[in-house]
Amino acid sequence: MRSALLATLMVAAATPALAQTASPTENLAAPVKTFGRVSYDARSLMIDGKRQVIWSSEFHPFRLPSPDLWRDILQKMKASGFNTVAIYFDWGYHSPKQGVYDFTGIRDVERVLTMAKEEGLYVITRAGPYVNAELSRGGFPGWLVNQRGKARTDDPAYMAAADEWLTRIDAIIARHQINSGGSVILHQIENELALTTPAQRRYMDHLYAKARADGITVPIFHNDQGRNGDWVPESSTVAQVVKGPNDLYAFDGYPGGTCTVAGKPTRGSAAPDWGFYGPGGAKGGASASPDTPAFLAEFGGGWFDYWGSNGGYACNAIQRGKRFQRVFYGTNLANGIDIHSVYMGYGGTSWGWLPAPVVFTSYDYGSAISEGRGLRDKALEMKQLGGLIASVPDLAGMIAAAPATVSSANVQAYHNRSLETDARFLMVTHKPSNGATDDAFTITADLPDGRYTFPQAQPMRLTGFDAKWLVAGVTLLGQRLVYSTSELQATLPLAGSSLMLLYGRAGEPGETALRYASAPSVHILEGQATSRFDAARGDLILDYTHQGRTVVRIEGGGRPPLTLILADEAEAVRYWRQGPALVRGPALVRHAALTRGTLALTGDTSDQTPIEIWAPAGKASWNGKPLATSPTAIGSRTATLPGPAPITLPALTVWRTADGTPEADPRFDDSRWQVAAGAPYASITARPDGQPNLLADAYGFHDGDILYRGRFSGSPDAKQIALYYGAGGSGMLQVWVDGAFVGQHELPSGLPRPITTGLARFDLPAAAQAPGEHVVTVMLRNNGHNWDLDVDDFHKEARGLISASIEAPGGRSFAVPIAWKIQGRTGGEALADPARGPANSGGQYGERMGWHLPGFDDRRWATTTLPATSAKPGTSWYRTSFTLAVPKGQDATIAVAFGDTTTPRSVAKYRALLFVNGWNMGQFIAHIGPQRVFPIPEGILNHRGPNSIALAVTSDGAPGDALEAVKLVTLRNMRGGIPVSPVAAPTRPDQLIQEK
Ligand code: IPT
Repeated sequence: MRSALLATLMVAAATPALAQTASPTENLAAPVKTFGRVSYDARSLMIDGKRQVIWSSEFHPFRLPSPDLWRDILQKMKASGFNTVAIYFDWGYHSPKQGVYDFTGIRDVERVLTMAKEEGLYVITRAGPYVNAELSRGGFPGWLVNQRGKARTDDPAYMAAADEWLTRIDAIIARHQINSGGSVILHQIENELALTTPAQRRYMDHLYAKARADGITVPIFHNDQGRNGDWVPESSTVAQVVKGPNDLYAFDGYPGGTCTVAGKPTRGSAAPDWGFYGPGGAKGGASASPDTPAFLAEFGGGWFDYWGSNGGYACNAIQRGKRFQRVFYGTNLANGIDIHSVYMGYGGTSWGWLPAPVVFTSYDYGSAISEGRGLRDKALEMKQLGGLIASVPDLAGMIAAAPATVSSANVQAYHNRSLETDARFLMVTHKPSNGATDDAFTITADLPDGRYTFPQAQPMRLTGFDAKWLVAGVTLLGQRLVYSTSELQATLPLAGSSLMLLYGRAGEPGETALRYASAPSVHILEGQATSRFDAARGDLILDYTHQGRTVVRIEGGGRPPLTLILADEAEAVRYWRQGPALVRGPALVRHAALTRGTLALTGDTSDQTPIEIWAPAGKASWNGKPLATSPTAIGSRTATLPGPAPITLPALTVWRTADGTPEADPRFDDSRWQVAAGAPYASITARPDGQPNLLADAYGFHDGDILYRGRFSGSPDAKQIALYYGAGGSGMLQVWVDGAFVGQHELPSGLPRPITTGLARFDLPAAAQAPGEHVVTVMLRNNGHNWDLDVDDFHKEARGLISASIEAPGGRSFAVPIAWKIQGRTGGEALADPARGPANSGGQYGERMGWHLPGFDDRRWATTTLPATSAKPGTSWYRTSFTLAVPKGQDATIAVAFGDTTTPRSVAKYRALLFVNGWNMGQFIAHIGPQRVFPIPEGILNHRGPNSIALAVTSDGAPGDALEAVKLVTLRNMRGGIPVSPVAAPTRPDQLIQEK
């Protein structure tokens, strides 16, 4: 069922039919509902009474454990044209133990809300209690696994637990609402609650009331798993919906096809009409909730990747990349969905034990900002699309206009209009929108300035999978844009001559018509364009080819002077519209602000770069240094910016190594370990009668590796041991008897529902048949708890040993009791390292001893080099240290890479936990893959000083199953960036809190 569900969400065609409504327009009679500064009617959200397209993308601060860099991401989102960021909060990230919460350091989520406000972004908060998000337990804390009451229901114990979290997170969010001086505009309770029983309704009512009681004053919504009509506001007049207490209805969707197993993009489906052009009739939200604006709380802007894939992120970035964004997000906007959030804007890293079994460490997601914090091409395209939205406020709350006619049957034009200004949005794409033919066409439409068939000179083109977002009949900068077949990226009001930046595909013709009282004078300052004045209509018509850039100045005609920059795409993506300026050249412009006659610019360069500036001031500075600019003939000023110096990375030549599984030795002292028996059993996994409860969670070990030691009496019949266990996707266990390695067993990898439990059966060594006490040692790697997407307590599936039996020949069960003890991370729920938090550590011996910490004294360990030539069964530790000297004023992303990075998998079978300066930055599984390169954010990595790497390498000890070469690689090197402080955490073992 789960796999079917996922498959359903991936295809547009599976949209369930909603009530047919007659008219493809909005419910114009819907009343305005007001929540302080935020209000809405059926057409759009309003802030301070002004309609706004809420153009958002998602960011998870917990997937970037270096808080200073949160600002880097927010600035990049803003620069990429988003006006809003959507943020999930991970309950489990903050709560290692019931009643214990931490919002400091990397968990200081208050900072991200403050930063978002400072960076000029609105925020959509998504506080759970359940978030999914490919997180272990979908964001539930480890301790909740031990609660018998069913999660995400009105079970009182569960709701009390959720309230613990909500009281705390709501208090933080409440302080940052737009109604209390912050920028939070919308708030989500629950996520994809697809079970809709009366008990769920009581739960939803509780969550709503709780948020309100906690001071949440902005509109509240739930995110429906597809456009199903679940939990729509009470006001809905549609019969086939499930109603809830929520103010807004929102849904999610991930249409557009997937990459092949080989990692190649597919053609994908056409963009669904999930709004007023759709089969449901009125707009997406409105088809279920006619009184509220259409709201996509998540629209797939990438997809996650799984253990054992061939490496899907590069492909996801293309499949849902450039062109996809124009076609799909454009179709959404054309359908009236003007609260729109892309999942993810920046995916980041599921470091430590954050990942659910469905994913590995990297959560790059193929998003616009890569895991290494680089802007992909798709981010630059987003800048263009967001630039249009920012330039034309009339786009908010549009309704369908009279259909436009397109001269080619292969092409369609969505045609919308503003009720306030009559401005038009024409979204031109193929018919169906996944068509990829090359077509020439004209559009005929009744525009506000008259009936036009345009372009009037050469036809427009639509070449391959693409869409064009056109505006017409819009007043901007005191000008009247009648229509343009070029797309508008930016406008800049200037005293001398205001600017409009328009662009199109290289080599394609463009035509722009502007309205004047009388013929204006036209000066071609750069490039080529022709113009004619249609005196009858008062239209100045410019024709040109999008090629490099053409600059045209228009004066007179009864309007203020205007400079048009007509660019091809490659040229246009070099422009940044920030503050009072338009800037061409740098790889990123973060900020532009006018202070005392100087335009202070900050940003990044990837090379020495010319910079060109249009701004109200003559003087400018770049990253704090004055710029020597010279004026140009076209009203701009130019200068040259330096690029970054190359970074030299040290080779990791000297390593120290030690054995890390002393628990295998029968003489190992486990006297302080917990006895594994008697704890209450809350798992959904059935277990055989008569077995003690061996599950790790029952003993307070919710994440990471678990060690078991069992004692049994030898017997001539003791031929085999059968271990039934749960360990998540690609989880595993290793077994020793009396110190001798017996073998290992791995769970398979794969989407969409990895097999997360399994049965391992091993032959026992002959020694086990001898009378007397024998010791069996099990090391079990728990690769995360399942999510609870379907409200079936799937997160309570067993982790750890479920049952263990000594068997007679032939697997005949045979009653030899095993007395078990269990050990996990130091302190269990009482964290030894609260700064790094619950996701950082497990129960490996080396973790318990602090071998992963930079200040551990490893001088007594043997020195070695890599690649290792042999391996021992069990876990061996490798440590090295190195110094980085990234030049000051440079921002880089440095990664740790294992083995041959040209292939997703090694022949060698082993896995490694990667600790950088004590932080568990992920798991490399050589023979499963696909991730070999682990980006380490600055702050975790010290870019200007000493660093340490510790690897816990687990192997079966077979020849060749040994650690491959490990090296540092630079993924990105820019001049610029923002200041990053090291993240404070214990550096020495004696700083860890020891068990009492
Ligand atoms: C849906 C969730 O809301 C979100 O948390 C995340 O899991 C995302 O989409 C997928 O990455 S889940 C749904 C697509 C099954």
